[in-house]
This record gives sequence, C-alpha cells and structure tokens, in this order.
Amino acid sequence: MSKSIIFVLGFVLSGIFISAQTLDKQAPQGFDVEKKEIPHGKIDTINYESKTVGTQRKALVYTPPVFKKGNKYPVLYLLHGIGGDEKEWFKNGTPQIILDNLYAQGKLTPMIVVLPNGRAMKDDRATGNIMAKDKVKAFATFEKDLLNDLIPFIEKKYPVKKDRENRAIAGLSMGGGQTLNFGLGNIDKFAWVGGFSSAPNTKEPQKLLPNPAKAKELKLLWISCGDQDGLMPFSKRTSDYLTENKIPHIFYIEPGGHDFKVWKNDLFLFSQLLFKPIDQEEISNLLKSE
Ligand code: FER
Repeated sequence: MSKSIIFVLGFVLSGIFISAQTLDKQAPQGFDVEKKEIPHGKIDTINYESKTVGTQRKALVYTPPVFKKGNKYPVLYLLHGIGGDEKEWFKNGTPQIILDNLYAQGKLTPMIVVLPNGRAMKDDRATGNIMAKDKVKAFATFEKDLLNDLIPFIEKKYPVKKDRENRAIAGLSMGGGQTLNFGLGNIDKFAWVGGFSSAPNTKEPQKLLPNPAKAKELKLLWISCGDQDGLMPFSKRTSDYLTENKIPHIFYIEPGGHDFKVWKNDLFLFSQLLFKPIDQEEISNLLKSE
C-alpha cells in the first residue's frame, strides 16, 4: 500500500474526519456535566510579563487529559466578554468539562486552550463601570498583548505547534469582536477563527477585511449568534459581506439569547471542527437545515 493510502486510512479509522453526520446542532444533554469516571484535563494559572501593559498578567491554560510533554499541540485562544476576565469561561462556560467529555468520546484533536484576560490595562478586573471608555479601549489594546506577549510566552512554556494552521482564536461577545478583528487582521497568524455573538467592537466589514480574498486562506471562519440576541446585526453584516465576496464561512443562527447556554453550545460545536480536515460548506448546510 502506498504511504498516502495508509495515511488516509489512518485518518478515517481514527475518526479524525468530522462529517455532518457526526455533528449535532445542539449539544446533547449532559455535554457539560462532569463525569468522574473519565480522564480529566488540567487547568493551570499562568503569569506572563506584558510589555504592552507593563504588568504581569494572568491567563488560564487547559491542557488535555492525555498530555505528553514530548508531543506538540495546536492552541486555541478563547476570549471572554465585557463583564468577564480570564476566569469567565472557566466559571460560567466550563470548557474543561465540555472538552473532557468530548475527548472521552474521541471527538477532539488534542489541543491546548488558553483563556486570557482580554482587557489589556493595568487594572484588568471587571469592576466599576465595565463600559467605561478606557476599559473598552483595553479590549482593542489586547491585540498587541496577545501577539507580542502572551503567544510568545505560551510558545516558550508549553509544547505547542507554532504555525498558523495550528493556532485558533475564538471568543464570545466583546471576545467575539476581538476574535474577528484580530483573526481577520492577522490571517498570517491564525487559520481558525470563531466569533460567538460578536459585540459592537467588531470592525465594519470593509475595515475588518479590506481584501476579502485573503480570508480564503482560513481553514475555518465561524460566525454564530443566538436568534434572540440584540447583537445579531454585527454577526449578520459580517456574514453578508463574506457571502457577497464569496468567502467560505459558517454562519450559524442558533436558538437563544446573549448567554452561556449559546456560548457553551458554540464551543461544543466549534471545538470539534478544529485542527481537522473539514468542509465548511457541508457543515454550513447542516447547521442551516431545519
Ligand atoms: C455594547 C453592547 C454590548 C458594547 C459591548 C457589548 C462596547 C458587549 C457585551 C458582552 O461582551 O457581553 O454597546 O459596547
């Protein structure tokens, strides 16, 4: 047998391909319930030196249940919303439970997940007026902190693959806007981009992606929003622009509002697509069907 046939067979047999048949539109009951009997990943708190902010900053890092220092892993940077910090996903979205459960079913490519603090300023806590101008601005400043401080730190401290095809970014609301702004603005750094219920900080489409064809280099461009969410126009105008410019992407309108029920479901779906050969059109059609 030729090497390429063995390679392809290996992929198929290990279930590493995701196909529409194996992807639920809504996570099944129990997807976010801790199961004692399965292996668990580990959560670390890290401190990194931020030249951008001039402080030590915190992030959480989730390593998968089977984590061998000798292997190298792709990385997902998962960003929080305007009322949160590096612990928001962990406390309200329990990615460690959702992902442990998916690993137990063989549904994920092993990856490291980094939960940063996306409010890049000296006092980065979600206290006082979270809508204050300087606090909102700090969500834009985070682009520099992420690219110049946090990513290099993670790449030094953890056994990670450092090319764009092994780096993903996703986030909810303000973090969704950051994801689209930073991801589409740095396609040379990220090949997997997921904006969940993206907020008004999302750049206007023309500014977000002045050269739409560049986005064809992405492996996955995911945009989702709850059908009851008042922020829908920001996702819709982005998706419309992509469609007008014939840029493959997934636009998933799901039942729900602006809350973690939606974002947990997004993480459940999005994480299963990461770092695998996927067909965006097939998945898009599946998510559109009634
Ligand atoms: C706004 C409405 C919502 C806004 C931000 C948000 C900066 C963010 C919401 C969230 O992160 O959940 O007008 O302006």
